Amino acid sequence: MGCAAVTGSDASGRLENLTSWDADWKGLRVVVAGIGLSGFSAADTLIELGARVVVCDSTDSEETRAKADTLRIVGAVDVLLGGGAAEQLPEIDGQTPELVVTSPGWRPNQPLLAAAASAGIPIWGDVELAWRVRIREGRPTAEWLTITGTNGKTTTVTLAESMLRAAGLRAIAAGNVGTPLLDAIRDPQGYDVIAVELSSFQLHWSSSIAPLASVCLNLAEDHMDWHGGFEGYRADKAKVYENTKVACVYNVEAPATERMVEEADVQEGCRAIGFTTNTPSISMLGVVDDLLVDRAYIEQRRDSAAELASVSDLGDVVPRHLVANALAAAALVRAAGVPAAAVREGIRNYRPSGHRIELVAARDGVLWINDSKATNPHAAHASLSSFHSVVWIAGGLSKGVDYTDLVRDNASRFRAVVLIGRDSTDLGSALRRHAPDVPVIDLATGHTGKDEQLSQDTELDGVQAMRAAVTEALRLAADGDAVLMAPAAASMDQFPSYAHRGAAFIEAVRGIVEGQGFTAKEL
Ligand code: UMA
Repeated sequence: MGCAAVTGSDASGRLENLTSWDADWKGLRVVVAGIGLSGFSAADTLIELGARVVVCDSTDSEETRAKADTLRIVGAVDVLLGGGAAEQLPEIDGQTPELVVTSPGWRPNQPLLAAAASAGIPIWGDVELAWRVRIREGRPTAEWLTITGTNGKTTTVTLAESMLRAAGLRAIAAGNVGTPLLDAIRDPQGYDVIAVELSSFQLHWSSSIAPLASVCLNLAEDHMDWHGGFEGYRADKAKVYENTKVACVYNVEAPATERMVEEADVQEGCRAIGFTTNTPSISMLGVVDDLLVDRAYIEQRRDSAAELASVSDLGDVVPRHLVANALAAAALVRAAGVPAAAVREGIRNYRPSGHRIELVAARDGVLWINDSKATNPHAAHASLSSFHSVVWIAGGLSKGVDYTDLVRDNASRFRAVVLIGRDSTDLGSALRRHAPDVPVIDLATGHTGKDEQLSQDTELDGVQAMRAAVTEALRLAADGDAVLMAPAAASMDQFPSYAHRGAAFIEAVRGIVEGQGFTAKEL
């Protein structure tokens, strides 16, 4: 199997007609980029559809080899693993591929994708493929409610799923939240509605999705390196509103999202619905006293509002952003006809996922909080602003964002900062500039803000680094402080995922702060 000749391929006519499960996918030459969650699901689907599939992944490990073996059992497929596999576009049976289906994590300038683009070969994401095959035997399998935003996506998608189920609908949260969309689409029993979490990466590779209702929850810097800057990131997020059928939901407190709705090309009759944590105007959902209310989906909206739920239905301590997420979810599901009572029941049934402002321990007047899910400055700011005096554990893969505002706005809260991550120099230099009096310990360099040397190894792995960070935080924290692990950065430089990073923090706090020790396996 050689490298595909970089000559234009004109498969676009054929691809245009591939808009249902029953279309002619037989023999279509497709390269699938990645054998992770979404790549595996895409390859599996395409094999079932009868396409001629080659899968490429730069990781040659026990796990990727096992997945390759599983695909080979399913049908005819070639799987190329290892460093070189993702470096060039392979030929398929001596011919140029007609389509590339990429995993979301692959950057557009990655060599295989760049070669496909310059050869004029269309590139879809697994979400675009899922949209196209969702019609089967003439019927759409499910309506989609699409959710993006810099923060709050997973909470909102999970709340929406809970509200839909409370209304008696068969519903699932899928997409970036973890279940690949193609798995949801191929579920044998099918769904009435899918609450679809979409990352900016997934939106980048999508073009024909027409959701029932859509929302961009908020917009702040994230994934700058992947999108080549803020404008590219914003443009991809804005795609969530394209072709929406019933309701484009925007955040009244984030005007950038309303502008996206104004610019979107939507279907005839689609409405703009706002949500706000203040009193709502007409065509909005909002808060009056302690109540979540709807002034958008009721007939008498000019002069009244319908009660959906109480703020206290969300829990004992309810941060403002959780209220906003619940209102956004309600605005989406109301577009799908969910009654007010099911919104309340859905909120009451909702259980937050872990690693989001999670209290791990309270000892000697110090709260130990895990917010590993805070992978960008916007999310870290939301959690820092809940506390007065903080020992902040932060750092990791920065994704090219700017830390200036985050550090400047929170400088007065920091008792001290402990930096994890292989290279947190961006954050370190923002701290030097905008919080010069705050003691900073950078575990990657082994330096303190006062130029003292730490004794530990400079090449700490994730779990060890977290234990070192918790040890330092224990030394620095005083009665009344919160030790907050809200890193404002992705985890992948030291951990497989933010969940592993959160688990490492919990383990370290239990072992070091609460004195429960570590098990033999952990040591
Ligand atoms: N790979 C290469 N070359 C590359 C990049 C990746 O070969 O240049 C290979 C890796 O070796 C790996 C595979 O591609 O085997 C991974 O692909 P991927 O990174 O796209 O990850 P998936 O396992 O397919 O998971 C993806 C989403 N991951 C990302 O967007 C990075 C998951 O979101 C999502 O849950 C899943 O699809 C199902 O839809 C995770 C995420 O971190 C939670 N999302 C980001 C976020 O929320 O901030 C966007």
